[in-house]
Amino acid sequence: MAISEALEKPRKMPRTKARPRIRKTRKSKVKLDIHPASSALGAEILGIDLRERQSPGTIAAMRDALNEHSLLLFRDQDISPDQHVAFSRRFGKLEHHVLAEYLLPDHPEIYVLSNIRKKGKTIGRAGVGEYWHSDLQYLAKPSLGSIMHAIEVPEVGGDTMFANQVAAYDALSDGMKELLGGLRLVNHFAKARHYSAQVGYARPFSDEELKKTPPVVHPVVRTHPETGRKALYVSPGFALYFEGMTEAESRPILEFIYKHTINPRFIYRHQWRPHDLVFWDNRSLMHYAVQDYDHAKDRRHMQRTTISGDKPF
Ligand SMILES: O=C(O)CCC(=O)C(=O)O
Repeated sequence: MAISEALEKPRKMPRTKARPRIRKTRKSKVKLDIHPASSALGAEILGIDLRERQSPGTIAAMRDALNEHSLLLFRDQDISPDQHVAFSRRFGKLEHHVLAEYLLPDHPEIYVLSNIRKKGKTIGRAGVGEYWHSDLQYLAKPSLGSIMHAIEVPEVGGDTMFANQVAAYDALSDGMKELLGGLRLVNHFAKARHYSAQVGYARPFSDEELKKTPPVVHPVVRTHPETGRKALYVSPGFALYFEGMTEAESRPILEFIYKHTINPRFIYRHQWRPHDLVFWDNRSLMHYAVQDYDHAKDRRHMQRTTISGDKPF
């Protein structure tokens, strides 16, 4: 469906029942060497070699740390695609991205973001993600988290920004929390095309890809299934309008949310180094890939796994 068609009138979306279930797990006894990365979010974990299989206790401690900090950084992890996939699988089932041409041959769990050219085309998807979003929010069951391995990065530029949406929710007035708590948002993958086209690298999505990603409705305020904390769940990259409202009625509220959610107080900006591995929680963060480097000169090559998640409630 064309975006313009989707924007015309408020359509009733089919409701499927979400299972509001918070899975509070027992805290792991394993102590990690954790160093907060900013006051907004994120923590660096020292003393871990991800080429090795981690014990169940260490994985549980990483899960606890992710729930607390929303983003984990592991430096100097020169891991293979097999090791990347094996580590990611410890946190859940892995997605195969809908844009199949960007999946690593023999490793369909790895989505390649790269501006490196071979035989006249880039070996991954280039110049994308320059809009605030939470991964796979355009699916009925969006992602729990993403794990990105930086293989080559520009000397300067190509950072990724992350915004803490639990903090953004907490900073709202009670009146606004009540208003937004009652709203549901229609999300569509096709909207992101608009941003990608601005960057000039992305090709249009095919009919087949769009067929796999029809508009979906999610609550504007979602509850984290492990911590029980509430977060705003509105990605400008995918948001169309509120269920039961017109686009014109939705716009002023959306504009308020877009501005509020990216207050600098909520943001951590990650400057990548080669072989950084960053694990972020898509249930509590949005991110934005800054395209401020020269795609003709500065090589940037990243590989990402995406962990499947639950239906938001
Ligand atoms: O390239 C990056 O830093 C992030 C790209 C992005 O937006 C994504 O993987 O969802």
